[in-house]
Amino acid sequence: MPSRKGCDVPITPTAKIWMDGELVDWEQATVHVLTHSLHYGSAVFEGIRAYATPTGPAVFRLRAHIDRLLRSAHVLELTVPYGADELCSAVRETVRASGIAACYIRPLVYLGYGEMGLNPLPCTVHVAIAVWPWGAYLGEMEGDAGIRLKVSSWARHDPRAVPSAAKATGFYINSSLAKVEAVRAGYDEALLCTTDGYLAEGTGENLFVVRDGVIATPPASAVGALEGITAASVATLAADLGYEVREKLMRRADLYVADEAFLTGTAAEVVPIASVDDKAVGSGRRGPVTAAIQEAFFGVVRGENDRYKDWLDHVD
Ligand code: PPE
Repeated sequence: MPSRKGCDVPITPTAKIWMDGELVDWEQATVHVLTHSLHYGSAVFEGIRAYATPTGPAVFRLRAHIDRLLRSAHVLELTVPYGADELCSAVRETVRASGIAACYIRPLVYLGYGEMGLNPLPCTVHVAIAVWPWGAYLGEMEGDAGIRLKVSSWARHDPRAVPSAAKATGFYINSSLAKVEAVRAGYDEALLCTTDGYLAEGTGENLFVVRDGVIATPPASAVGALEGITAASVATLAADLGYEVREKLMRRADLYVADEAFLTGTAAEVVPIASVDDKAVGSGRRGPVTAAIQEAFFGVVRGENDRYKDWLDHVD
């Protein structure tokens, strides 16, 4: 069986999960089987990481993630009973309670038990925040190795069918279908294209393509990709390093002839792409631009770059 990297490691429980304002024991953080969001995918969520820094655990771009969570909720008309400041404090509190130096953070806004049917408006809105240690999402990469990517036979869901700017749980069936197809065929990750055949994004990552020293990424709203916070951070760091970064509609063949390509995401971080559809990207190893961006990114999240200390929210 091909490995299901990222999914083949069971969750390691931590002490507490924040649920509607209370820290509850991990095992007690349960919902009723008739919870609305379980049936209709009517929840919105975030993925955030906290990193170990010399001055203690720090959450990377916490406010940006909470703002996106609230925007997702707004798009789906979920009335979140907490404000951004309260949610940021709740995240810090949950990380603190876990006592771990680095973790993945999963805030979830969901519709609860009590109403059924496709109209979500009468439902009660709940918030949960869980944290757990999550290692290299696409597998540990040795040296200059990169992932094997497959262009999916599934199209990225059309932004006219769902508001793809919202990070809604139900939308992820699209990503899961592509992921299963790719891992069953022996690849690490899938890349979804729009129904018109433009490169959109990975199942949980944004895409960057490097050619002749210029870094290109698909325009998120046009291709129905999520506006990645890691992608925005990486674009800023790449510009600092002197690279030109531009948004560009690209086709499958643009990946085949790229010098380098990489994926970005909170869970995935910055990951080099070694090949696409079994064709080597550039040298088939991590290239110099990707390496420079990885170094800059990991320097920032580990608190080694004062210029971006505003991107880190210390929990203590
Ligand atoms: N596109 C998609 C579809 C996506 O889910 C993510 C994050 C991104 C791009 C990158 O966005 P950002 O994290 O803001 O840089 N995917 C989250 C869920 C992964 C999962 O397996 O669950 C994540 O990385 O937390």
